[in-house]
Amino acid sequence: MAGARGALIALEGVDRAGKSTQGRRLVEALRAGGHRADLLRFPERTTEIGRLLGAYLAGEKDVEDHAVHLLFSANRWEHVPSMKEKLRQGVTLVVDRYAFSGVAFTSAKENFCVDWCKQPDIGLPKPDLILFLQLSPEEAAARGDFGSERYENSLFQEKVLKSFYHLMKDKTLNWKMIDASKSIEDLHREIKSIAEETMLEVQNKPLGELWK
Ligand code: T5A
Ligand code: NA
Repeated sequence: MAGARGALIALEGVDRAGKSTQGRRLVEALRAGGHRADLLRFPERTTEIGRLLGAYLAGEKDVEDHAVHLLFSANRWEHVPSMKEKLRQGVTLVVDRYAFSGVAFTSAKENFCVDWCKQPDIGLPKPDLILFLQLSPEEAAARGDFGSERYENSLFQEKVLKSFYHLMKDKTLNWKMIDASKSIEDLHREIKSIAEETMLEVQNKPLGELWK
């Protein structure tokens, strides 16, 4: 339909919940169904800022905690012009992690409050839907590879989860809780159906601004 915009759909959740797997599957399925859809991941590690963040996460580089928080946010802002343009053209964007990961991870550190953490991301394109993939720490750890990157320890992950729950209290945002312990296929079907519903609902509504 001419003039219809794409939806902005964020995938959030604890580490290993299946965000990247589901993001890829969703975009493939939407395209197969004749929709225009693109996948984005944050951090987007291919830009200069993104390469720095990649080295930070791999433990190859240390960056001061406030500074790195601002860099994660800057890495989202540097993609905003192209995101807005695509949405306007009718492309649905699926984002694998967004500002909510940004706030949840930094505010889990000592001496960071949620309010400070939110500031740099205020005004980003507001997701029309945030799918939160829920998985117990035990199930997440059983999915392998856990513990190789910065932040991948269970105590820190518990704090991250608490921060996510705090952010979910914001009823101006459309959070949908998803039980990520299901099979990849069952999860995919559930996510695809919620995504398609949202795409229809928002196609003639203006894109919002996050936390404004
Ligand atoms: N970060 C990020 C910040 O501190 N600030 C920020 O602003 C942002 C954006 C980036 C790190 O950066 C931090 C948060 C993170 O610590 P990343 O690159 O997103 O992290 O992390 P990855 O390590 O790539 O991904 P995750 O650990 O989050 O995993 P996913 O994407 O949730 O899970 P996925 O799909 O890769 O699957 C993990 C494994 O489980 C299997 C998969 O095959 C895979 O082996 N799996 C399933 N197994 C059984 N049942 C299912 N339903 C399964 N789904 C997937
Ligand atoms: Na991922």
